[in-house]
Amino acid sequence: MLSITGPELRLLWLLSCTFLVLLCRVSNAKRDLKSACTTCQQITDNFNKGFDSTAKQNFGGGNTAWEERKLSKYETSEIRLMEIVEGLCESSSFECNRMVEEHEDHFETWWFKRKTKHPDLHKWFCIETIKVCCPKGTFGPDCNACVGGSERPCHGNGICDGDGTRGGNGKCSCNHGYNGEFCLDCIDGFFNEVRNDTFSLCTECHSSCKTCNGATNQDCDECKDGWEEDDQEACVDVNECSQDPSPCKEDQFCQNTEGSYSCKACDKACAGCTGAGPDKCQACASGYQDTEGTCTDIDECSQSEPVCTKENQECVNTDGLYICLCSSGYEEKDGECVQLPQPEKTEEPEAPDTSPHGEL
Ligand SMILES: [Ca+2]
Repeated sequence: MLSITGPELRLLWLLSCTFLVLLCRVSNAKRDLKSACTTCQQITDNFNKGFDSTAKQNFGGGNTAWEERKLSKYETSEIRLMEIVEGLCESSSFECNRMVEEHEDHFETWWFKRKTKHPDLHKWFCIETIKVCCPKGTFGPDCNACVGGSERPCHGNGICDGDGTRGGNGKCSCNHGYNGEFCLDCIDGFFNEVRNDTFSLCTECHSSCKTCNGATNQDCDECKDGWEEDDQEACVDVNECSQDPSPCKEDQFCQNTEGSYSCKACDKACAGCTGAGPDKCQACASGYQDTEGTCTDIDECSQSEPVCTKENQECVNTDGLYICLCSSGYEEKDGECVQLPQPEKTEEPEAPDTSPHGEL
């Protein structure tokens, strides 16, 4: 690579740019073919709407006998056509306005000469004249039949790529549950309730089956994970919670569900548990004691043997624990509770033994 000289590099650069531009053009062109048909469809839809909404109008002055004779009737007039054509596109839609401008003559031709013989404007204009669309069930430049045939593309179980446009490749994107080039096969978890060469109905298996040939849990070919075959060859839920060892951690309890299980945290008063709450403990966690089957906090501060033994220290009980704090008016210094400096004696200092709690 390092030996490539300036001119060679430039050539390489040009070649790769040309290639990229071509690649972009090809994929854009394919997309353009589909969107051109969508635009044309909108135009002809709007034409039909405009045709309906102008149906009750006339020239506005009331048709006198003279007008009737001299002018063609409003119904088939150039003025009515112009009114309809004006409403074909949103002003912001570049592609629509360009298409109408480019083919304005065709609208006149159809309006004055073809309308009676070819009343379907979409068919005459989009499909047969400017050739941006194809008849339903066909696709591509030559309007070939979609996979599965133009009558029921994808056998009614999917969408044909480019259906009704001059773009696309005619291949099927199958609806949920269906599979295969022709959308006649079923995906795993679905089975063919009806199936022949041209028709297929896929129905969802029972939730216990990975694959099946019918709708119940006895029709499974293979059970899904979390399910197992019983002696009647039906797929039934595995009770993971009865397994030894338990699939959950020591501080969790197990809950069995259909097709699965879950692990949930034990109450913090428990050391191991069989369910939620402090009454489902296997043993009590440290700091808790068994009170008639429920693990409750031990009040260390009210035990006969004091736990906070230093002078001027108070015991504060907390859930599962206790703390030793210096009494009001004292602070901790080098592990001892010493009296706070009292700069001004404006009040009688609170005696520590009358204060029920230390300041937290
Ligand atoms: Ca289970």
